[in-house]
Amino acid sequence: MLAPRDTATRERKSLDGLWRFALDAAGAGRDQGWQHGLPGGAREMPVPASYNDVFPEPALHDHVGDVWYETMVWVPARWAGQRIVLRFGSATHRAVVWVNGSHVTEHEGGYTPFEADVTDVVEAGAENRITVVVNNVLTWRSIPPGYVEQTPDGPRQRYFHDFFNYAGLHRSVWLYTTPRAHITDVTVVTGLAGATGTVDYQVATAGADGLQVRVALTDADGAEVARAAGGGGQLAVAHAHPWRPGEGYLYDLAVQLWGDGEVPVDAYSLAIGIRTVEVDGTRFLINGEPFYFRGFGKHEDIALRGKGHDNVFMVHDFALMDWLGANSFRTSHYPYAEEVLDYADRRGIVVIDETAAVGLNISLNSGSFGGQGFKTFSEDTVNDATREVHRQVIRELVARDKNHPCVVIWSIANEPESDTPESRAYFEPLAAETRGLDPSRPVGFVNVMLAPADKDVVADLFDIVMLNRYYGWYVDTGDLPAAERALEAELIAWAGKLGKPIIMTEYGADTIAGLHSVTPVPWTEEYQVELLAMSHRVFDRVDAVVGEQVWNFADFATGSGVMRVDGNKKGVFTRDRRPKASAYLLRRRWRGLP
Ligand code: GCB
Repeated sequence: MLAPRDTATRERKSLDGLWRFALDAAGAGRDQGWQHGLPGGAREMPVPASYNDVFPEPALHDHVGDVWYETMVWVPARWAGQRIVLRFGSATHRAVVWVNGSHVTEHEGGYTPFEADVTDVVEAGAENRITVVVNNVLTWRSIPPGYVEQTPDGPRQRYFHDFFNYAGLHRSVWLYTTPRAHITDVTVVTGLAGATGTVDYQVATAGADGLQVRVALTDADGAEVARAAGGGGQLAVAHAHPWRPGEGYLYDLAVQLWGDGEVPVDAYSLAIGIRTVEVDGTRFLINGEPFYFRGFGKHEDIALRGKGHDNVFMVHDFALMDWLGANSFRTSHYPYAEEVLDYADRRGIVVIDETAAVGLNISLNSGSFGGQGFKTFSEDTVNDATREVHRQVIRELVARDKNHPCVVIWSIANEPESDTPESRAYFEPLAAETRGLDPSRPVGFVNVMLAPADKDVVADLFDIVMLNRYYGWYVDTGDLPAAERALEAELIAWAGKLGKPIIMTEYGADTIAGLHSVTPVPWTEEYQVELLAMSHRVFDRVDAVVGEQVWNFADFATGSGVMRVDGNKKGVFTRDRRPKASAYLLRRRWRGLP
């Protein structure tokens, strides 16, 4: 799926700003015709942002169900005759959209874009109404899953993941044009053979019978290095300048549709990086060279905005990662805003790209749910229908992110149940589906501590082992020597079992900034430092370990619980990005400082 761009033949109009907004706890808005105009009491809500924390109201913070957004937009008169598309970067977790009261699209899944051709329902040269109902309910048929409990005080959303269920319009909304005959998709796969780079490309079009596709590749100085005609083929680039970690060198692939005229009928431009990714035994290779992941599991999470995309925090977070010497992060636990991947491409930061399949594991919540006898996989819980939704989120992730050089691994789930025959049956087709969609990148899932090497029955379906482990925190709490022995034994077992590269995708300790102790006691800054240092000693002793991503980059909001003090405090930075002592440990290790 192409991101909207301004080009010689296309124009965008941002719809970000203040929209009218109304809660619809009873789900009555449709019957009352809100798609034709929100009721008088509607207030204003910023887009993009989560709506939960913007007003100091429990009813909004803990809302379960529908909310409505509405905006009025002038469509320029010069857009008449063009194809006009309305595009949402995301709507969490599902949405229905009307334009001037006409239903134009709906979408399931809170973290991928969707769009509607609204040419026939908008009026150019006039003001048009755009209305969206966004629903935040998690069920056994949503990714991530959850369920709603009816209580005397109203519905309560329950879920199995450890971050707050923020909702709303989290990403930019655009209205954009394309010509009637237009480019609908571009796919590139790059290769390197010695000094020569290759770019295999495929262009999909609509309404373009009799038109010719032309592509031209220019380097970062604007010099053309290759060109071709036709909807698919291979470009060869002599003396290619590879995209590599730490150096986000990008070429520009100009894709055009030509008729008989002097100018192209449609034009689109894609930034691409020439690089290869490969698993070789226990090594992870980028451009044929061993790569070691240093970085974080992150969240899209900041005060007030919740999961709303924010360029200030994006640029600042990358600057902090650079300051530490981090070279990578995982989009735990859902696809991040497209702006983040574009920026990672340009900054040369390596990304493990994850779906929103988090919490497919009831045992992790046995304290709260065990009594109710839930099983993760069953007719009434995660079932075949859930898997079809999961399949769709994988398709949408790959469709959106396939051309990003920064993306080197698809992570199709975080900590699912993976020690039962049901889990294998569930994941086998999904692993195959992901490989089929993109044979050019390794595929993995993130394994949970409850399914170590002698219990897991799923990891062999994947190219790489990704482990979340909390030795010294959830087990061996406060006993780092015991934690060190247990962590090393487990990593050796994994290396021996599969002979695949291992990335530590999570390790860490909750830490209250400013809490100190001369002996390393859990929750103190000193303990976080000691736990990370212990983990690093172990990683350095196990050859198959090819990466370390600390949990988490920054403190983040969660649901309420006795294990969480105003959220999850495993950040190396506080939620407002102040460093804890561990930041200096990481900086020394990752930057090789004394
Ligand atoms: C995990 C999860 C992550 C949690 C983390 C924790 O294993 O993947 O979402 O936040 O543990 O802090 O417990």
